[in-house]
Amino acid sequence: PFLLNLIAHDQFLAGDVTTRFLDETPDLFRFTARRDRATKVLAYLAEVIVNGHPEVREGMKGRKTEGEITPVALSRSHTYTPSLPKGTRDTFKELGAVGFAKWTRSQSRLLVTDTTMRDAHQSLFATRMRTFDMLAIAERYAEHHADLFSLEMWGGATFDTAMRFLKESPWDRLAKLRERVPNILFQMLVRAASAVGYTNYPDNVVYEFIRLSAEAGMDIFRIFDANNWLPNIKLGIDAVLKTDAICEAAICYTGDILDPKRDKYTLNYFVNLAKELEKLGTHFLAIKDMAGLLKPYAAKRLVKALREAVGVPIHFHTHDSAGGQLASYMMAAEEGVNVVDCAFAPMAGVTSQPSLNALVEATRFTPRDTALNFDALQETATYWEGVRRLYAPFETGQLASSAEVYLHEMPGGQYANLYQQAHSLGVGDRWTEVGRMYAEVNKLFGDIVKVTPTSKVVGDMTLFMLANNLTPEMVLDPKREIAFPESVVEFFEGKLGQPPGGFPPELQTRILRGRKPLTDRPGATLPPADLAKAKKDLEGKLRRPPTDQDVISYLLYPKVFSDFAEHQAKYSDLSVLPTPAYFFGMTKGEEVSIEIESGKTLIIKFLTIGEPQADGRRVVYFELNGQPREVLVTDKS
Ligand code: BTN
Ligand code: 3PY
Ligand code: ZN
Repeated sequence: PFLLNLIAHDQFLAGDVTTRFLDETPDLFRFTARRDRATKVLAYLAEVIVNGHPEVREGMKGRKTEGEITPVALSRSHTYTPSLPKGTRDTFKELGAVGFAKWTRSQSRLLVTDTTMRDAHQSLFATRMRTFDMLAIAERYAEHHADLFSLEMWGGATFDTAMRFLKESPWDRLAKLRERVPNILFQMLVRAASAVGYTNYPDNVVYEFIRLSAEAGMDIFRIFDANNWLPNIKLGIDAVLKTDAICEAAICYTGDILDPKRDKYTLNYFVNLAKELEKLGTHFLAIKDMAGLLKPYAAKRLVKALREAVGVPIHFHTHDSAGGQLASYMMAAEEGVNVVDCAFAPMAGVTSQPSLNALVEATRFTPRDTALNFDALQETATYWEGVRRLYAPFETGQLASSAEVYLHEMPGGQYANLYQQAHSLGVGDRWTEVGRMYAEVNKLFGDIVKVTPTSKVVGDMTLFMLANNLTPEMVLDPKREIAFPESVVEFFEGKLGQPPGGFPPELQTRILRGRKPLTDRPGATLPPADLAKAKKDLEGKLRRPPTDQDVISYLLYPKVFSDFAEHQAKYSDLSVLPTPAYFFGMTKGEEVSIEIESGKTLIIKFLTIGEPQADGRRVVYFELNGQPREVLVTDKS
């Protein structure tokens, strides 16, 4: 292979070879690495062309043709712009977290977070947005949207989905976005003791994860606990306060404070919780309305009460599932809310956040005018419209908002994911029933706060009951033997902490079959993870020395991370592939240009596929930078 490289090397081909050529051309070795990467990328494309992407189900709407995709005129390689406008991150760097919180409260503008790169795609198409599509627009944000409050672009479900489905590194996404957007605050969602996972982890895993995230450039950590349980939230707050980053602890809103018949989640309940969070030292308070249940007049009451009860800035997050949530933002703005979460219009609405473009115009020429530029926002909206089309196969097909959310109370961020899960379990065609059953399960569980991971427990139980044709009565029937889903058992064991008001005792006893549940904070008894041992384990698995980021990814997701690392060793970093090629392969005669590193581009043309050979393998014919290349792939059909 070395000789082949030599023969193919431009300088060699040009006949410009001296005896010292090898010594003076370290490029030759980089060239080998590049050639190796090209081979891996071709192997991946050939695999997808022949067998399809495992995440793209049979019957999903076909790939989009190139004509339908909004072209991106921007280069993907990073070019340093010396004079970026001053943004919130610059202000934060000057003032520190406490000073920045004061600054926030001194602003009469309504400040706006853009969630397009995190919650919006989590809520609309199951968190499938790839780094590629974020990087293409990142520099435009730094240049034209420095007046946004923050970009939520990490955390929540993005962490595992990146590795699990997109085969790309979440850390790499953070680093590359950070490099291109140095002036706007980055924000992430952390599930307190569950970090970015679905179960509580040992304390040192949570501390280490937050430390590394801050080190990698994360500025604001929105910390919530799925039971609104203080001992767990405190852990998250403490971990953030150990860094220089901004802590934004959240109250998760559920129920309806205006409904006199619902007495569990009252105005007082939320106000008291907020006061506790302020006492624990949070710099900001978030109202996390994960399902979009905080209706306009309830928002007005809640924000007014919170504004009187706490001194920290208030950041309001909602989902537009029922369709009326822009009104809640307006009501909250009148009561002095400081920041609201929106997504660019083409990525907004329904289970996602309210439209950023609409919110900005709704405040124009009022005391809370966001002062964001109309034209700049419209242009970026056009880009996101093109991106959304690429992910049509991962959407639920829900065309309009629905007040049904007031019955099932399903978080927007869970919706598209549960929809995918329902399909893979064969109950996808009973989606309306899923919503109704979800509400039944919530009642059965004692009306809990439903947000990751408790919402996943409710979702698992819902699908389990539907798949096994179980009713709530059957679940409670002591004569019936039921093998409850693992996540349900863990929840009732107290492994996710304690829900407000405790567990319904009858169901808990039945599920635990007499075993004693935890009542303490799970992290208090979980043995600390052995970081050094994990690092050693990884040394054997990876073909490179593990970084601290690898170690924490592995501790959070042992199997997902290992599979991802193996996939990456086999096929290289696939985040450089354009999205249609990544999910759908290529069509005959199609050519893609792939920038594998800054300034290094592969031009790949897919020619054709040969007939299956006796051993089931087929030859896939490509042209790589004009040279013929063949890849053998086993046809699994
Ligand atoms: C209005 O629309 O003028 C009423 C709301 C104003 C809220 C202000 S903005 C500056 C100050 N800091 C806060 O947190 N609230 C008030
Ligand atoms: C998550 O934890 O992923 C959420 O989006 C919760 O709302
Ligand atoms: Zn959300």
